[in-house]
Amino acid sequence: MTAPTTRIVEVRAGILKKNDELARALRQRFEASGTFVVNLVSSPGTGKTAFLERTLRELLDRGVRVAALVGDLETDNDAQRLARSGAPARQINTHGRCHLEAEMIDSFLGEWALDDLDVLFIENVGNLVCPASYDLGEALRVAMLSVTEGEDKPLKYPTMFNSADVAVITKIDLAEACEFDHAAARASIESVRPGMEVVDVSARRGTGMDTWYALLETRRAVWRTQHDLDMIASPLPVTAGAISAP
Ligand SMILES: Nc1nc2c(ncn2[C@@H]2O[C@H](COP(=O)(O)OP(=O)(O)O)[C@@H](O)[C@H]2O)c(=O)[nH]1
Ligand SMILES: [Mg+2]
Repeated sequence: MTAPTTRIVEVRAGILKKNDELARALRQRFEASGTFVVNLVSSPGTGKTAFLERTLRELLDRGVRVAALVGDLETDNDAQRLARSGAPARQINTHGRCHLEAEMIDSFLGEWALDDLDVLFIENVGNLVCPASYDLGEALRVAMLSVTEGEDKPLKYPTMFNSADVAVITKIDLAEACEFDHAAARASIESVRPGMEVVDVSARRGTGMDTWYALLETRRAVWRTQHDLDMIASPLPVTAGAISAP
């Protein structure tokens, strides 16, 4: 007879395998439509929604076609906040599940015409553990950490940071008040994910947002070249146009 712990591990492995297969199919769809997909992961309250609301609004202003899916256990508060940017935004309620899964992304994309989307942002459920294990078919995973959370979070939750491509440190306007040790935070990130690119931002003031858009543009350009997409959709004009004042 199989020990109960073994059974749990087997069930989990099965779920993850199914998720990986669905994520692979989603990734192929995103590549076919030229949609660059960005998955934002962090603990609750890091500032994902504030950062995304500003990103959506400022990219729309520059003519980038963007949309967002956002996961929470309950309420559609975040989708309402994101929709204020003017971009299409849809809420996924996971009703107890601590992460988004590829199947949820697939069903909530619904009738959205991916061919008309340059960038799709996914705000994951606030959690520093589970979302790390679930591939959503994204091209870029962004792990976020706020200055109020503690510089050692990447050391305590290494999988979240070493499964991500880029780190964003948020609420940088509060750094001084929190006596945030910037060098220590960067060293924590560096030790779990050597060479990881890190951007400091304040969604409230607008600090660092240009650096974030430039990073997005560079990463998307590399992705397009890797997938031979240069012929099928227009480049992302993120460096053109005015940026709203902080
Ligand atoms: N001072 C400051 N507060 C922020 C910033 N970004 C978000 N917040 C606040 O942090 C709290 C959590 O933000 P939210 O976007 O809901 O975080 P989420 O749970 O990660 O989506 C809210 O009270 C925000 O107003 C920022 O850049 N600076
Ligand atoms: Mg949120």
